[in-house]
Amino acid sequence: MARTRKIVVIGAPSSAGSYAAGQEQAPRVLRERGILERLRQRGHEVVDGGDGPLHIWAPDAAHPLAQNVNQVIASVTALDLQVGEALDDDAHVLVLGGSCLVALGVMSALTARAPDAGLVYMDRHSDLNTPDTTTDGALDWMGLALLLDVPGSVRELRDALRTKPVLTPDRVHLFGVDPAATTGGERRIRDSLGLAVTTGSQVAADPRAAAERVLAGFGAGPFAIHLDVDVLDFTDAPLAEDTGGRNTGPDLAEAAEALAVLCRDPRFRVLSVGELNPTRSVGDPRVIDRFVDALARAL
Ligand SMILES: [Mn+2]
Repeated sequence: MARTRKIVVIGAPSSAGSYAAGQEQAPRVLRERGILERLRQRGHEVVDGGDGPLHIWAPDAAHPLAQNVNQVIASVTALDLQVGEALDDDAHVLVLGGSCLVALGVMSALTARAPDAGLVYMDRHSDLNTPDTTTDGALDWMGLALLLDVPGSVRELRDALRTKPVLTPDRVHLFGVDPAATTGGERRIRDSLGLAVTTGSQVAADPRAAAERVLAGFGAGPFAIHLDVDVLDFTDAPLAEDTGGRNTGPDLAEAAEALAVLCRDPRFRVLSVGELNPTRSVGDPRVIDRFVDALARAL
């Protein structure tokens, strides 16, 4: 065992910002499938930080283009406090979402303590949307726009974060993006901000080199990794709410190799997981075990 860490595990069982119910079950399922025990077996001191508020997605007629924004704010601010406590305790943190909006709570807490903190956004999507670039109203894929304070972002959610902007473009790396899954508005925002991008094909081709390029581009500050499981090839690892990533992107072994390189870096502090819908793997239950094992090995 190369190194052991104190790791606080926090659940964020909310699908309020998602497209449908399901992701709120992920923290419970990952705990049941032994994530804490697996980390302890690897020698880490593991503390169960408990869960934030439980929210199950339902349509929100009052906020058609920012569905369930008030529940999302409650979830994000609770996570911000929980992650902050763990960071103040010098722990590493594993956040079990939930939706990709967990990255907001994580980065609000981390940058409040380290203004130069960075984020590796490991996702098939860029999550740079605003209510002006999409009509579906899911806050889920607007998270990075909120962190970067992109014009048009939902003000009340942005204002719930501790700093403004939480992130500057030079401290973000989009990792695992599928260019075909990027909206026109996202492409415009991404290019105008000059965000660093590694595509899913590049991660799959050489996971280690791709991760090392991310690390070389970051400064001295700490960083978090957000992992949306939709970055994975769904035909290898059917975990994600979004079933569209079929036969493209890194498989679980390739993504795990990149993740391990990133997590080994001394600047790494927080890993958050989002968009895992446990109903997707009912026909292939072993994939959750493979995923839990990959997380434990990376950390
Ligand atoms: Mn995604």
